[in-house]
Amino acid sequence: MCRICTAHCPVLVTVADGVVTDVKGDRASPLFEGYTCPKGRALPAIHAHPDRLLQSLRRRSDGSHEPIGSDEAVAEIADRLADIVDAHGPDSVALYIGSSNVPHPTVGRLAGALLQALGSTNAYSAATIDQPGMMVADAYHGVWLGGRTPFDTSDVWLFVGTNPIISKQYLEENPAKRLSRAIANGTKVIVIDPRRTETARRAHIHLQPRPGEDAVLVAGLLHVIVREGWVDNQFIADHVRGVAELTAALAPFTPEVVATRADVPENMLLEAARVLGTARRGGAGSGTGAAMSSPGALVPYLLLCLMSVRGFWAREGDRVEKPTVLLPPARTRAQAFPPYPALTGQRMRVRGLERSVAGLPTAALAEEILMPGPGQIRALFNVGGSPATAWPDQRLARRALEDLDLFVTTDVEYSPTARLADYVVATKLALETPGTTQGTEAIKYFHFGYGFALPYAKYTPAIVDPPPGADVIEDWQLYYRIAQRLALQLNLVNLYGVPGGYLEAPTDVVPLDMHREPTTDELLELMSRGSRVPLAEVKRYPHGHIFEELLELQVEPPEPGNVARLDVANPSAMADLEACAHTPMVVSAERPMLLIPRRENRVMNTYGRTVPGMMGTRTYNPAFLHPEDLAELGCLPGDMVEISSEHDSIIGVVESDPDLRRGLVSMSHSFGGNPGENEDPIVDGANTNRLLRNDSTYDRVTGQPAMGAIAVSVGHFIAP
Ligand SMILES: Nc1nc2c(c(=O)[nH]1)N[C@H]1C(S)=C(S)[C@@H](COP(=O)(O)OP(=O)(O)OC[C@H]3O[C@@H](n4cnc5c(=O)[nH]c(N)nc54)[C@H](O)[C@@H]3O)O[C@H]1N2
Ligand SMILES: Nc1nc2c(c(=O)[nH]1)N[C@H]1C(S)=C(S)[C@@H](COP(=O)(O)OP(=O)(O)OC[C@H]3O[C@@H](n4cnc5c(=O)[nH]c(N)nc54)[C@H](O)[C@@H]3O)O[C@H]1N2
Ligand code: SF4
Ligand SMILES: [Mo]
Repeated sequence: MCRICTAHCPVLVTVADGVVTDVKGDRASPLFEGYTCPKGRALPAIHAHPDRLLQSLRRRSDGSHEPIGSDEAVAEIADRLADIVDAHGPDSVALYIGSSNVPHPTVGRLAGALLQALGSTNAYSAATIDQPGMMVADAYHGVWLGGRTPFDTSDVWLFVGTNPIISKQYLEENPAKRLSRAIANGTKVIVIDPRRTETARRAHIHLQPRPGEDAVLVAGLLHVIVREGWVDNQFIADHVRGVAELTAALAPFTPEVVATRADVPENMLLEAARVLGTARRGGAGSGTGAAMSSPGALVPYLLLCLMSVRGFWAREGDRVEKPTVLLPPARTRAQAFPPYPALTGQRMRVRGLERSVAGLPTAALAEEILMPGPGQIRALFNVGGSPATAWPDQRLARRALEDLDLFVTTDVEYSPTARLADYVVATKLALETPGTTQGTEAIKYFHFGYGFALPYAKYTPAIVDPPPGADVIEDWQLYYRIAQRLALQLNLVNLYGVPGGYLEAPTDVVPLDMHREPTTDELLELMSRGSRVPLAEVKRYPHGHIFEELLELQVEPPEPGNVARLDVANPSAMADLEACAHTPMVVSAERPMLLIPRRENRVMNTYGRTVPGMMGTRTYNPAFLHPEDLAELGCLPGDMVEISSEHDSIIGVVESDPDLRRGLVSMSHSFGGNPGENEDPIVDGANTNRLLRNDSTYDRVTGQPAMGAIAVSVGHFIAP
């Protein structure tokens, strides 16, 4: 499997003399129909990368790195860690889990187990700089234990600020084909996106609003739906509370007001509401576009409200959507699980923030590292993430990472993050390690847009060995071996913790043998204990398999006496909605443009930019502008511009994008190098995180700062 992203496309790999020479989609595999994207097809180039990290590195006092054996690195890291824990206590140790934990399903569990064994609670992840509002929205609203109806058989589906064809979020497998097929079968797709994306182009309705007005738009859709009586009264009577309060809160969001504020045609807004309001089965989901410009739970919460007033949830006797395969069986019942607290009570030291159901706010981690006093974080393990480029406020991130007493990362290249680390432990590429589809299945509990459409699973053995002479370990081995050296017992949990604890599935905790190091296969086996389909059964199908019998699973009747209700009038969300009625997105004459995010098909966030050929001939992230905006600025495609926020500026290379709304700069994140490094805008690109701040506009619950709809000015760059 390609495991660069959660799709885990099955591939056929040609190996000659131990070298990966070709990778193509596996047509014998069900579900994907041979699909791969350019990243997967670049796997041979990834393996042949001349700058692949084949040895671990230790930082010298002048900041440069020298090679170090992996055993020696582990020993030194463990000893320094022990000293830090002795001096400052276990909570001075933190870990940050980023998106390259996806190719290595074992690493998150082992790193988490080490943290737990040390006695620290400071686990951070990329989830709180992604779409954490979705988890908070579940807490506010409660969870329908019957699940959703499948995308492919829905009458309508609303996508807000997400572009599945590129990102695979919502449509993991062969997204363009799946989308086209659903549309051909009658699904009406509605897309809200300021750009006419690959997904929007296929939509029944595309609303192209001002960025940052998604909550207003969804409130407008709900306003019309409720006003027209397009609600499911029986479902509401049985399972929902708060409709009257919601209706009152929606009063200001008339179609006229909303159309003007979001700058979309009123008739299209009304048509979208009609399609959503009259469909029998439907779904709605938001993505990073919405989450970055409207941090917080409001957009995903209003979408849950829409699901509930329309009664779109799966009912008793419906087929279970996305049943677990390599995870323990979970009960699927036609009943509500009541709302639960969004905050956990674990306080941070900075800005009064707390751990929410989405985790500790990563956007406050740099401050936690830099703020002196008891509880200061002194050691950080980066688990497959890129703090140096992906965290908002890149300069602050750099200062924090350099302030640590111990900063350890694993990597497959000398990435911007690696360049700042005390130790860089060189690790294996995914094709050099066994893996399963379990991780992709599990993410659905945190973001329902992930997981396979059908009960599909696959196991893959390691396909190739690391190149001769390489001293690389598996990511998880770092954490296991540190624990071993520190004589700590690690315990493995067979299921990710699910926020709110609504999942009726058994978890079990297995102590690892700390004397004899397990193999990755043994770990995968342990992680699949109690799974609905045993891993051994999955292994019988080298091309992957759809376990058809699980398609028979039906949503069960509710437990007798269950009185739980879904809440469509959560007080915090209603207060946010009211505030939103009075705070239109405004631009100033000084910074008249809005910077918005987009994903690039050829890279995975930070990863892939340096692999020769992976991105083709363009290796930077263009600043896309509408052609008329370019003309007004007197710019031609390829010109360099200075893009300035209130906070900082970057040099971008402009490109024309007629699919964009006017007044916007659309740019991918996590390009460029570290601040202070010699960056070439036309080679490395520019990092939009340098323009952001963590502590000016941010969500009080998740700590996520505004990462989209950032007011910027754009001016011709004159080289000094
Ligand atoms: N401005 C702005 N910022 C954003 C976003 C945005 O839209 N705009 N998006 C946010 C989101 S949604 C996310 S998820 C985060 C993503 O950010 P992170 O999850 O923090 O990390 P990535 O950028 O994915 O970087 C992954 C790192 O892993 C390394 N790597 C690649 N393969 C392997 C491997 O097999 N093993 C190991 N050990 N390392 C490997 C790569 O070299 C790279 O350094 O960024 C967030 N930041
Ligand atoms: N190829 C590729 N795939 C990836 C990744 C990658 O880097 N590359 N990253 C992975 C990760 S970590 C994640 S979290 C997912 C994210 O998956 P998605 O959320 O689908 O991410 P994008 O493809 O960037 O789509 C976001 C869309 O939001 C739009 N947008 C921007 N601002 C606004 C706004 O204010 N309102 C609205 N309504 N729309 C807006 C953008 O134009 C863009 O089309 O993708 C994953 N898949
Ligand atoms: S990166 Fe591309 S080929 Fe690899 S799993 Fe994701 S979609 Fe599939
Ligand atoms: Mo993400």
